[in-house]
Amino acid sequence: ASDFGIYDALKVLGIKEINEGSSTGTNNFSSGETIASFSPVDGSLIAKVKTTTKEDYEQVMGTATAAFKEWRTKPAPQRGEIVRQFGDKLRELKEPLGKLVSYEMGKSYQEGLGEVQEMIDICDFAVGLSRQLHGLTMHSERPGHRMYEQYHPLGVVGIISAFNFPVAVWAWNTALAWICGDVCIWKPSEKTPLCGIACQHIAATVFKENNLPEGISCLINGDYNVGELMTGDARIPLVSATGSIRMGKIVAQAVAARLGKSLLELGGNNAIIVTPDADIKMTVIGAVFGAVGTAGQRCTSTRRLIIHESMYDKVKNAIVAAYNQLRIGNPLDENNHVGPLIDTDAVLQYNKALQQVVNEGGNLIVEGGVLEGQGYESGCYVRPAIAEAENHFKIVQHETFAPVLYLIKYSGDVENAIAIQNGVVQGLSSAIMTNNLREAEQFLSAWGSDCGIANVNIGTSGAEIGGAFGGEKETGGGRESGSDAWKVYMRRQTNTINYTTELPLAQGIKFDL
Ligand code: UN1
Repeated sequence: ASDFGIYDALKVLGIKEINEGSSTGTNNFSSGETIASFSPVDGSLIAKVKTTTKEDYEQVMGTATAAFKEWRTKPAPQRGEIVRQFGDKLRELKEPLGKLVSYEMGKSYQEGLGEVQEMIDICDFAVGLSRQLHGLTMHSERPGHRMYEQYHPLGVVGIISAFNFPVAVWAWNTALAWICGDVCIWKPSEKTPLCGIACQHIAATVFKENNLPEGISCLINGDYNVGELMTGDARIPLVSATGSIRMGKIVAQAVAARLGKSLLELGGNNAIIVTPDADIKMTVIGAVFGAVGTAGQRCTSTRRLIIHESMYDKVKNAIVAAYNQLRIGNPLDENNHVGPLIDTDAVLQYNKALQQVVNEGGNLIVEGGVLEGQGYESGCYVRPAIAEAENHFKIVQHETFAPVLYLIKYSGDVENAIAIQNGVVQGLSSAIMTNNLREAEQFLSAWGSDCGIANVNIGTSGAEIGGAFGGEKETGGGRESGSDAWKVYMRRQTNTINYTTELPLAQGIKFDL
């Protein structure tokens, strides 16, 4: 069988049998126990990584702090130039890195490439932004006074990312943080540590070529215990965390306890509303890609289809027919649509969800199941499933990180569909399929979707980097990536300058000496 060039890719990216943590050999601190990275694609051991101990962490923090002192003095456009070079390196390495993402995480090679493209896009965005870190000027109420605001670098930013987007989410954070003058310490998911090592190598090369300290980018490895070193550390003014709601609550409380800032991008329970005016063909493409893309392991994956009763059977039949066409298998083989889940524990959660939806009175119309036999040796391949369900079911309220799609019927006006769509604790992504302007605008109005992302005639997943990415309610409220998300990576300072020989007080207060 073909190895799809994965071994060459690993070599190019500097992935060895045992990778020692923080990377180039010049800045290598990890000395703890090793964790093994197994590929869900074929179950084989890819490499081992040493974890970061508390002592290692102190050393990492030392280099990060020292690097920050140097980096913050560089003009922002010069920092942008470094990010430009980093983006160029990613262009060169797009194929091997996309392959590693696909092999270590299990998403299709096309999606692996897409993820690296998101990294390149955010670098381009950050380069432009490096000349646009604008503050406002205000008119002072006092004569001969000037008032304005400026944005300064924040310091050492902690990044905790999830396995499902093992490289792009780091890049959204780090590319912005870097141009803002911050340095970053990244803890990638312990399920995809090699993606972290590969990215660290690429960043380190760019810093080295520019005689800059590698500490501008730092990597720590391990599970939540290692993450806790950052959440409790007052030397880290901002912790950006992407992952489960459960993890986010722990991170938020630890960071808030020391009055630090956190940027949270947590679970979704994303729905597409299909109204009587929906284009069926577009609905099927959007819904199927949304539900089975990345094997249902995007935070933006489509979990619920809320379909008008007049369209219900038509949409259901079209989607079931599309599911019958799906090819499940090695994600590096471009003939396949759906790859494996991240690990066998995820398969367990998938099985539990299917069991629970039936227990709660749901009806499995595409049964799903775990695949066995040749090509499925890792035990991580499952068939995407569809259940008819009701929104109040506990399992429907819960985000299962697997390809399980719930069909929910609504009747009457679009308001009823919006109420169902909003009737969950999560608030990340949402979509409506309609050619009816009134329905579309109601969905986007103040009494419409309560999510951070609301799309018309587009599915719930696959957002572009130019917009702010994140959501409300238990999704955590943070915004990463585009728009003005950069502001959270800087500290704002208001400056008032008096160029007279008097000292008038604000609010007209008299204080004569
Ligand atoms: C995630 O799943 O954490 O919008 C990020 C999307 C991708 C990013 C998903 N651009 O689906």
